[in-house]
Amino acid sequence: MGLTLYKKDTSPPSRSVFMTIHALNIPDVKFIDVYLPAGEHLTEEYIKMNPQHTVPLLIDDDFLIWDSKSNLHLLFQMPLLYQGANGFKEEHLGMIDAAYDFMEKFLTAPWLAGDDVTLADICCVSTISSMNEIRPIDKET
Ligand SMILES: N[C@@H](CCC(=O)N[C@@H](CS)C(=O)NCC(=O)O)C(=O)O
Repeated sequence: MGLTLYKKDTSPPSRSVFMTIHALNIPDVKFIDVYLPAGEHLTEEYIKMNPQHTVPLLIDDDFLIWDSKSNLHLLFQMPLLYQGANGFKEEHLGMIDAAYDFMEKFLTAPWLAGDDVTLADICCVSTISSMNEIRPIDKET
C-alpha cells in the first residue's frame, strides 16, 4: 500500500517532504492538497489525523506522521523498503557517501550559520547521525 501526503504547495515543510519523495523516486504516493485559507486543516476529520492541524501529514498505512523532519527520516529509508531489498543497495550507500563529501566541503566553520550553534546545526546533526547508523561516517568503524 502506498503513502498519502497531505500538503500545501506554498508550505516549506510540505515542499521538503514532497521534494524528498521525488528525489527518492518513491512510487504510488497519493497527494492531497489541503487549502489552509479555507480551514481544511481545521476540520474534525483532519484534526483526528493530526491534532497539530498542520501540513505536511504523511500516512503510511496506520502510521501518521505530522512532523516534516520525521517524515524525511522515514522517507530516507524507503528505497530499501519499497524495492523489497533485504539490505541497503550499494548505490544508496553511495548517496550517503556523497552527502558526507558535500558536508565536508560545505563545513568551513565550526557552526553552519554563524558563530554559535543554531537550529540548522541540530537539524543537520539529526540527519547525519541517522545516516551514520546506516553508513558509518568514519569508514574505519
Ligand atoms: N512541525 C510541523 C510544522 C508545519 C507547519 O507549521 N505547517 C504550517 C504550514 S507551513 C501549517 O500547517 N500551519 C497551519 C496551522 O498551524 O494551523 C512540521 O515541520 O511538519
